Amino acid sequence: MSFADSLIKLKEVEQAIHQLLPIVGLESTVLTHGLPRPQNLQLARDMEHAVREEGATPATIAFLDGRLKIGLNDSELERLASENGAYKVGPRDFATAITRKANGGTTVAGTMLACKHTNIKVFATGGIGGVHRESSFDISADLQALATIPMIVVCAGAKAILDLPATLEYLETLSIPVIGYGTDEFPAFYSRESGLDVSVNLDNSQDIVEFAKAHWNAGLGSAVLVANPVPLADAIPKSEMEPIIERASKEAKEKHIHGQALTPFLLQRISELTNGKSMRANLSLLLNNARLAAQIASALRASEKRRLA
Ligand code: PSU
Ligand code: MN
Repeated sequence: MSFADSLIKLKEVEQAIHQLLPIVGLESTVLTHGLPRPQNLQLARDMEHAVREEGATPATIAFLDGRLKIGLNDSELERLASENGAYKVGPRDFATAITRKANGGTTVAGTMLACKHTNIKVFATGGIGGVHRESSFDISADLQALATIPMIVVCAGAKAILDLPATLEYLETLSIPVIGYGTDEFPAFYSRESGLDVSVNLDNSQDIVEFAKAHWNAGLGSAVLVANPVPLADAIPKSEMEPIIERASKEAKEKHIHGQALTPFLLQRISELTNGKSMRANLSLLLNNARLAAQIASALRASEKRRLA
């Protein structure tokens, strides 16, 4: 049995694949490592609901008992969100999760690998990983996945805890175009502004789909990144976030926190230091991205159908 055959697809997702309906892949590290309880479960449900409202089928992807699940039902979502020892599963960790029959949340990179096996082309997350500030050579596997898996990935920029200029340079090195959704500026996760440029500014799903097709037609096998700024009502100015991020990063260094543990530590510490304000921005941008991803998935299916007609 091939790996692709061993994946367990939720019936609804299987049908959507067969009927060529729009599908949005959703990651699950944000549930197991990125958000506290009970907000994580609520967010997972809300993201799925937002995708459905826009006429697409959500597929939250995760490992349960060492099996890679493409789409989780509500009790599986609940199980994952309340799991204590869940792994954080990037592509490097697939074999670990499988052989240990583990439960795990898949990262952006891990989820993209799962999408590749199931031909899911559109995916939503909060913020992608990238080049970390303090620790040299901590460069997220998300960038490697974006470089090698042709999908449309919707995010609110890279997480502001990162070295954003270096992350953008690395994206360019890997031939990953960054579309600003209605903005010329690369959004900085909690903040709408960063002072950094995107490759192109597009403000509707059809244009994003046309752009992605032009990218792939030019012979490139990389992803197209859509950077969707956090909604205005929940945005936190960069000037307010920056000292807090600096402080949390310094604490991480003092505590020798590195590797896979670094991003979850920083997100949680920043949430504490902002009295939950950063977490509310995070929830808001995640939902916003799920909605846009569903619109893009619908536009992509419509364009594929036009091509077949
Ligand atoms: N977006 C969020 N919260 C998160 C993440 C993204 O709003 O927790 C997760 C994603 O799964 C991403 C991971 O792949 O953080 C990055 O981890 P690292 O920096 O260790 O590669
Ligand atoms: Mn890392």
